[in-house]
Amino acid sequence: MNVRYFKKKVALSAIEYISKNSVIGIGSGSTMKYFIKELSSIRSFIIGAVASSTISYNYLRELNIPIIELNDLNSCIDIYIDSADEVNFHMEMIKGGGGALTREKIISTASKKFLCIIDESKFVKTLGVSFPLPIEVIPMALKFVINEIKKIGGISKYRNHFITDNGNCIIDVYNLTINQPVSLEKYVNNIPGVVCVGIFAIRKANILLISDINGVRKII
Ligand code: ABF
Repeated sequence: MNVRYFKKKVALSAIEYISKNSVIGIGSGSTMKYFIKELSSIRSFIIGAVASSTISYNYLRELNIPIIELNDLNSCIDIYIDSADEVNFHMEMIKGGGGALTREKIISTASKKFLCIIDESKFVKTLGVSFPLPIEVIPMALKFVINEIKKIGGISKYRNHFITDNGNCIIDVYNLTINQPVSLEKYVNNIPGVVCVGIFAIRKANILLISDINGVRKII
């Protein structure tokens, strides 16, 4: 059994959270790829899906799952489903390893519920210790943002050869122990030039599914 096995397992178990005639927010990444595949088997059951990245959008389209643009919706998305890079006991998360954090934050915030699906390796005591914090930055502000991050002890690494779906760049920040995710999320989001920080604490998950050798367990 490897990580892929656990990702698939938790992704398949998320299907039971989909209600008839609902609008689903769709995250990004390899766990979500398993979920999207499974969702295609019940595509006639849902109204449609809102994608958080070009990659997810293309995969939804390939599998003929109806796609809805956020701007065309008159109500909230019923449920947002996505994985994360790290999740703590309070269901606060680091996301953005795949670079789609800004749209993920928009769509998850526009959703009534956030169901987060992870394998056990991502469930941590403290955010930011093992996984660097991704931040989407407007290119001309890169140096300024890196310097501002340095003032709070963060060591930034520019993500080479990567442009987000919004035409921006990403820095991955090391050396942060995130003990107060909500205040750090607000602080970093307020640095001019930052488009979005990968801390999801203001919009944290409502339900967490964790897959390990004993099966899939739920935390609410
Ligand atoms: C997205 O996919 C991200 O926010 C997170 O970075 C990543 C997790 O990817 P995977 O499922 O491939 O581990 O949800």
